[in-house]
Amino acid sequence: MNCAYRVAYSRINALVIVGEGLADSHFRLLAGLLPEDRDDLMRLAAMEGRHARDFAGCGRELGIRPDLPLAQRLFAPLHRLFREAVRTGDRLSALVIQCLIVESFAVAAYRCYQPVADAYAAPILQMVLDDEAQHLQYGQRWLAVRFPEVAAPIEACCGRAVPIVLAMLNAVRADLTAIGIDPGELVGEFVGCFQAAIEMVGFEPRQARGLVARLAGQAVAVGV
Ligand code: PL3
Ligand code: FE2
Ligand code: FE2
Repeated sequence: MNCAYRVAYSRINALVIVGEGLADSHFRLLAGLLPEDRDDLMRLAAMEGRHARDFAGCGRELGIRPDLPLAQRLFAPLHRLFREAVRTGDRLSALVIQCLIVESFAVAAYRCYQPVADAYAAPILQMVLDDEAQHLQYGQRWLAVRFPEVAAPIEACCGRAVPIVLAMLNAVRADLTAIGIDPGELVGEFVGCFQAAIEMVGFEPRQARGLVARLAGQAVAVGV
């Protein structure tokens, strides 16, 4: 394993560990906002804690130390947006950010990593992908029973959060390439997964495509 690979892996591995750790804390905060679903949400939080530990193990297995401060910096804007939603009691935005956006990001990333994963990481990825599908489903169900009243606030929240995710991906483009992931393919996978998620919530395929195209367009316009 060459040095460029190790540096890139230490950044991507950190992003995954920090993302999973934040997902753990986000589901705990959601449990506070949605006491009727508290047990389910605490169970999802525990799954995320497990993911963080398992991915930390993947880095250790390769003898690589994750660059956690960088990952914390990259996740800060999204985490701030989530905390703001919690602070104002905005359950819808908190759910959209974690269950639709962050989880689509995770599914896209793990799917793209699967073909290049080492033998230690491969079974972990498969198990984690199955769990992330449940996290997406939880958010989709909550929002679907409240559709169409939730359509406009979902669009507003996505307008703020999706460009942040695309900017994060852009910030690690070179590292993704170095570990064998095509950044363009990852963006495509994210868009596909996110679009499918909002269709499950109740948006027409044409509306979903339009929303995603608008957000991706904005991201291009600001140089993401
Ligand atoms: C939700 O369960 C967790 C959220 C984690 C998001 C991780 C995003 C990682 C971005 C790019 C990493 C690609 C490679 C993955 C390698 C294991
Ligand atoms: Fe996870
Ligand atoms: Fe998750």
